Amino acid sequence: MSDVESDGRADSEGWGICEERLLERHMEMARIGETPTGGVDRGALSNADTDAHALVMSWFRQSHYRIEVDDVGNLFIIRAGQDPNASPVMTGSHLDSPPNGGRFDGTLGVLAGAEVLASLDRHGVETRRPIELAIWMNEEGSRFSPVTMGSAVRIGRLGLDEALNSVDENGAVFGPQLQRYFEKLGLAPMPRPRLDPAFYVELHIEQGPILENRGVRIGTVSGVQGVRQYRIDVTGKAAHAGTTPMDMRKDAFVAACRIAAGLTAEFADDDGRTRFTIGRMRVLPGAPNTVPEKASFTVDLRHPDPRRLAEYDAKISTVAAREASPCAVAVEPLISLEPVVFNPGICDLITGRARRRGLSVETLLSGATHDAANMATLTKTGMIFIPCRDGVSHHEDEHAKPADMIAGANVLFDVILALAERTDAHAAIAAPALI
Ligand code: HGY
Ligand code: MN
Ligand code: MN
Repeated sequence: MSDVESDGRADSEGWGICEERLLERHMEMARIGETPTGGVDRGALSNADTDAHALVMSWFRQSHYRIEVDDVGNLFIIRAGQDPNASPVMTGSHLDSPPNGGRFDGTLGVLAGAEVLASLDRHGVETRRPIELAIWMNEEGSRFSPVTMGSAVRIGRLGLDEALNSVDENGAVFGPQLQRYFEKLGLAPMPRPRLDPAFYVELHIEQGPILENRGVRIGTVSGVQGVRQYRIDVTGKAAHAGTTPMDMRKDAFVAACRIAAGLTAEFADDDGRTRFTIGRMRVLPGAPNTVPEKASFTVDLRHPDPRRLAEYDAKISTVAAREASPCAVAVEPLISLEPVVFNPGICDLITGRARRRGLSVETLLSGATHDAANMATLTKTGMIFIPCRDGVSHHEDEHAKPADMIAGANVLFDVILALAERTDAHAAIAAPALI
């Protein structure tokens, strides 16, 4: 904890981001897809999600920027470097949200990245490396599964066709929705070879209570815990609610509830680090006077230890088979993300730059997953966290203090500048061999 807690604002020469612009743009972005009680609802490829992407594009019409969209909808804002062949420094996050989500999750990282680019322009900074802002398509996976879809396709972990064929709850297919998105943005998709960034750094709210409880301004993220998501499909037999005796039914909903209760019990007594959530349940045909024929629900499981995660697959199937009778059950894995450790050199750089601005900073693991977890399989990657009120996220009450948004964006500015290697005349020193 630094002895003098700075406010993380621009230092004496105004070096860093433009606070007013960051906060104004945040308010502007929050109006896109806003909900009546202060949240946002921006499902991937919805009109609101598309409008949000278009708004960011509108800020970068200057000639030294290139704007590209790839074949799964990831949007890239590319600031030219002195060496066009140098691998870029990438930053980014996402603009899509869960239903009735918050105004900060993902959005903060995109706006801060945009602010870093604009502030480098304002300071007349030139860099050897290009700098790319990535707005990842469908990070949430709320509307179209899986979570972190856009970056997963880009790193080669998810097939493009699998993404394009993803279907939402209303039967809308990702591919045709993506075409509408391209048309609305007026962009033709550019199939991109595997990305080759030299570094990737993402700013995000913590989405948990640790930093706020400790009174710490900046989090250096050591890594991301692993994620398993499944869909469990239970199949029974539709029957008349009035005439069918209870012992003659194959009630898919009752069986699903037994499986859900069995899984909850199975993971409740764990080591205190397991996170188990059933977030969605669908019952068909959904008529009050018909015994349910189908019940499908999702399971989201998280843990920092890969060995525990490996055990979960077997546990899920065992409990499902045990509780499903007399119905049939199928367990469909949706995504499997191993725990990720971020680059120690980038972590040290984040901590050092936060301290240099007089900000208290601590290291912590991320409970939520992020596109950075995918990027860490590709390049030297790190994340910067700021606190969020009561640790609340994926809820309309999600909130971060403007001073913390500014502090986080300034640390991102410093880290990107260090990694991109300043070359303009004002550069005080040659590019340090950082990592
Ligand atoms: O699911 C997650 O952890 C992220 O918020 N999409
Ligand atoms: Mn997020
Ligand atoms: Mn999220």
